[in-house]
Amino acid sequence: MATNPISQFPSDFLWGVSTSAHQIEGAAGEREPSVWDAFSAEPGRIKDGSTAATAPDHYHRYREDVALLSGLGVDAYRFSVSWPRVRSEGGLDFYDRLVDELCGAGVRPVPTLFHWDLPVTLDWLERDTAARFAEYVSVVAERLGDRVKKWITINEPAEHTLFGHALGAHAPGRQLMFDALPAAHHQLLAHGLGVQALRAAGADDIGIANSHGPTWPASREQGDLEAAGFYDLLLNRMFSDPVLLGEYPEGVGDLMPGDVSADLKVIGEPLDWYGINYYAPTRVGAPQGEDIEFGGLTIPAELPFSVREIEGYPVTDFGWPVVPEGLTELLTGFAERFGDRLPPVVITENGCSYEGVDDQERITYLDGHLRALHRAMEAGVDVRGYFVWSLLDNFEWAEGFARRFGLVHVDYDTLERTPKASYAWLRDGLRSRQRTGG
Ligand code: GBH
Repeated sequence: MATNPISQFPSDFLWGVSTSAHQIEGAAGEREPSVWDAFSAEPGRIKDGSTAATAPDHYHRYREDVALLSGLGVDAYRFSVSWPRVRSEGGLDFYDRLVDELCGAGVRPVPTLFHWDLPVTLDWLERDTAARFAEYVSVVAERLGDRVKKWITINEPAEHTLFGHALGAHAPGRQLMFDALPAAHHQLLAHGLGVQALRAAGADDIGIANSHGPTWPASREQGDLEAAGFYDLLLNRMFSDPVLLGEYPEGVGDLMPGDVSADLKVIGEPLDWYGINYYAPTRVGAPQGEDIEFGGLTIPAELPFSVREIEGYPVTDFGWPVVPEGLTELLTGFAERFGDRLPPVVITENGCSYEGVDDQERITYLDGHLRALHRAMEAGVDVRGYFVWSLLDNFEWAEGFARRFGLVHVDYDTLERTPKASYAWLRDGLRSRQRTGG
């Protein structure tokens, strides 16, 4: 294989891996429940009937996992702080220990303050949840802010709204369709109030992790173009525009609860960088008059669009197409659309699900996406970092443990960790970097 693409990146480029609390920590009995505990307990919600009660048990094995990070040679580790754990006796102590362990290993901690595990007593349909979030952020920032420099407010409010509140495939399992939109607005407001709380605690390196991908119209026909435009509005622009421009795309503001103009000032608080989670483009066409099974989801017939298969590309175990050039397209499109309103970008997630420890397909996936990322940078997009999803195999939400996104394999009987071929590939690539200053 040609030289590892990592060697082409600038020497100060930030390399990391990502995880999230609910997906890896386990120790569910040692904290308050979240909406995901409640959801997973309902029969039929999780495909393999599992829950994340133990998961990879990172809560008790974090030292071993930090050793895996330092063996990998990454600069940074993106994890999430569990809000229900922080509300529980001793919960914040865990993150204190984790951050100490990371700093001791020379790995920069990059916490995300919300990655879908809302305390079960709270609800994103309530505006007050945004204010509660900001209070919680202040508590975490005060405790960890002496060692944590880089912060992420929230993860993928688009997915949490669509899957959790509109379609009911994720916790909290609501099927509100378009009545789910206030949940999006309140998460965005929480993001803005969270930025303010972090600034008040002295933070100056703040981002968000929004999921984005190019929307490909199924054809050039009017109906398909309109449907694709609408999908793009709902999944991409409804979340990028308020954060980067302080406004909703035309028409969307009217669907939100009440007068949102004052909120948009908060939501549009300037960021130090913009985090993008990229997996694949989505091909979208006019509605087809029937429910569609897609990527583990049911897309109901009454939606004004339908999601179509992307042909001509390999797919992962999850059935997601592998389209590295979609990342170049996405990033150059962002730079064009937002111009100087786009701060430096960090890829906060990118990765794939494949079985096995000799995961050559994952190496191909990562190699291709890094080359695509580098092409976007050559085209002038200011990208400062890249995080692989994920360090460990973990609880993949409604799919349970059936999907494996890790660079490290987890045996769910013994909880033994085994680095995969992709772990060695990334480690060797990181070693090949030019070090500055000797
Ligand atoms: C992320 O969500 C989450 O932040 C993370 O917790 C999760 O484990 C990880 O990704 C992997 O799922 O069928 O080709 O159109 C990503 C959400 C939703 C991304 C669906 C890609 C469609 C792929 N994604 N999606 S495709």
